[in-house]
Amino acid sequence: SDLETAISHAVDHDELVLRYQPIISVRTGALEGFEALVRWDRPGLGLLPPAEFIPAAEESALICEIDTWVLNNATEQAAAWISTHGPRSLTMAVNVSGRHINAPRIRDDVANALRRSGLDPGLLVVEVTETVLVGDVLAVANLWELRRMGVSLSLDDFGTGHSTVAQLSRLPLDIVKIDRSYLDVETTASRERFRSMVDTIRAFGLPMVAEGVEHTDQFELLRETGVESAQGFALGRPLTAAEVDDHWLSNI
Ligand code: G
Ligand code: G
Ligand code: MN
Ligand code: NA
Repeated sequence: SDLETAISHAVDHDELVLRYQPIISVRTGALEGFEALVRWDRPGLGLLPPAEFIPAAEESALICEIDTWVLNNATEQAAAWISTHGPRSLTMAVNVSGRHINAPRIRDDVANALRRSGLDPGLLVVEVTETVLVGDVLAVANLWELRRMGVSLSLDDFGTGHSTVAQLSRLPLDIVKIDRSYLDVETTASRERFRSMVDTIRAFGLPMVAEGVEHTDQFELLRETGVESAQGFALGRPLTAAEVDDHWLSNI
């Protein structure tokens, strides 16, 4: 399609850009790391959000090109921040599409990004969504291989897909990201739902990131339930690398 041709051109001509959203320790408020979020700086059209081009890219192997571009640039940025700001462990989380996790090349793409950047593999977090992993043998084998390489694996948007709890024991996971739809503090029932989600994940021994923290009362629920980490507009919006330097890394 025309859109696919344009996306392919965008990857080759550096029209993609990254924003970095902070992930914060609930207990200490300290910065733990960032999630890299891609945008397309399309000439004449401004900054397009992923919803306007990722679905089209997922129709073909183009998504692997985008994800690889993101892996290379995000790991390079993380390594640069760590070397500039001293001996500090900042994690960098990257979203990898199900199609890419299902492709044999994912192993080389991640290995190359680590080699080029020199980033400690344990500081790279690969985020995958649960729906794409259901019943797929190669995808699961690829996750185990990434884990063997020392990469951390995070289950994204948890609670929105199918057979959610079964996935927690079947996949090699290091982190679970609770979908922002669960962080509803409006009613007793919705708070109870969040608490029971946290208890379920904790029973598998997995640390959690709560997504979509927009208000301080949501942060209070995270403290109460002992969720380890948090992400959301109230804690930090997705920022350019220069803004991260100014607002998050200037005084550490
Ligand atoms: O930044 P924003 O909230 O608009 O992101 C919307 C969606 O796009 C999220 O589900 C996110 O996981 C996805 N996304 C963002 N960056 C990437 C990327 O580099 N690769 C893939 N595959 N998805 C991404
Ligand atoms: O699906 P994934 O979790 O990768 O998507 C992350 C997306 O969530 C990003 O596009 C980011 O812009 C968005 N996001 C991050 N924090 C918040 C928030 O507090 N509220 C809402 N509504 N969206 C958020
Ligand atoms: Mn994500
Ligand atoms: Na998510």
